Amino acid sequence: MEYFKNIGKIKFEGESSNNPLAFKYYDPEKIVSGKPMKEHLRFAMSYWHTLTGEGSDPFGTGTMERPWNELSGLEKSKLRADIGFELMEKLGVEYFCFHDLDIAPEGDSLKEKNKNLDEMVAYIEGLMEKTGIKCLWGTTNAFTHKRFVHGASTSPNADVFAYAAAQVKKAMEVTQKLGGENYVFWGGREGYETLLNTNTELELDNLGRFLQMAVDYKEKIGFTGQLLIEPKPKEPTKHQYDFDTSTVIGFLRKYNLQDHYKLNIEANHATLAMHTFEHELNMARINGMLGSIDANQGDLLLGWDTDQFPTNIYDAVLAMIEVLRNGGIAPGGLNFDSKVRRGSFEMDDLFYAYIAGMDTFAKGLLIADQIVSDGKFDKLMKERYSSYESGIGAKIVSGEVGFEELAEYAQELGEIKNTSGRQELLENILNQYIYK
Ligand code: XUL
Ligand code: CO
Repeated sequence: MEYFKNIGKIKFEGESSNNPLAFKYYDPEKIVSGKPMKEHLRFAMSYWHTLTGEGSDPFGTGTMERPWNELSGLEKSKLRADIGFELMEKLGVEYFCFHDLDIAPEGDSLKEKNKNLDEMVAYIEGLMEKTGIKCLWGTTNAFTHKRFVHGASTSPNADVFAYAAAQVKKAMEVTQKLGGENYVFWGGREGYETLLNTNTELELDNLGRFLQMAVDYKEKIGFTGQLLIEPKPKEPTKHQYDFDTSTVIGFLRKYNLQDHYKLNIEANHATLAMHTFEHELNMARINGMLGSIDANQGDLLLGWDTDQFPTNIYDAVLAMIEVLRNGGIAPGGLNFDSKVRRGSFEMDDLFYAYIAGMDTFAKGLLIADQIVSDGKFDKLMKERYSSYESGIGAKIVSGEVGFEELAEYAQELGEIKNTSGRQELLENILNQYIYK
């Protein structure tokens, strides 16, 4: 059954096109820096925002006009899957990401939930086979149900820890069955509201234990996907343990997990942590831990996780510079952890949203590729740090000198001469690349 009868496969028509249902920049097979554009971007649909989100907010109920609204149970899940795969196929989105709860109804017990999951996994496998669409990553939802009120692996209640473990076990098995290339841990409610009732030491140790158990189980079942942690500083809890990239890297090193996990960086989580998107990507990259991306954007005037489709070309360019410098993002990808606004409640709005996001990152990739291959910024950066290439700088880098030698050296220095950082020049150059 075809649902979007009036919308065919979205085609690349180029910059001069005015067709809102066409790509202006996303040309999947176009070779950029030695490989097809689609391989740089590895776009993924987020199952939750696209298919399960209802458009509710703290002041109002759902608004989304969805053909499955009147259905329930597995029937609802199957229609969602059918239409989701049609949407991806028509958009040329080749991957999807999901929580266990997105694809199958919860049921009244863990047993029933797992049974529902098995049925839906078989159903989705059929759709994957038919369309060639693949699974970028899976995860579990250990935050919506009230049992997770105080967290999952950081709950003060050991039964909740066990329940969360059962969920991750099953979700990892399901992700493996679907050929998922990664498995994500976003903290959910792993954080706290007040130190008056929170033993942060035990909670963090438990989080470390939980993530080690995940590594052990992954090895046991031979799941070859990459494990990812998705940092977020706040929301739903006031203080999330996975605050930002640097916090997570410090945590992983403390619990000796650094070789088993990489990071899934989300743009809106970066801005909630008062960082830029590119800062978080950069921190992950320089530590060899850039795993995947949740591509979205926030609204800086609002200050909560608005999860909007990305349209900001500056952010996309700066992000894609990091991806190119990382040598690519695979086996990760660019998952649109993005939702249409509550007021954009018609099904067709999903097309406009994805087209905008995909075109923004495609154009971002093209500009970033120019910047990286021209090497102008690299050259200026190299010059800026040239004092470390010879003389005392080279000795600092090679570890030949300590405080005593440096103090001796410094005594002989006259007035130290610095050079301009040329920020405005660089911003001008960046604009030239973007405006071209
Ligand atoms: C929440 C968030 C999640 C994760 C997956 O802010 O980003 O949707 O991406 O659990
Ligand atoms: Co996310």
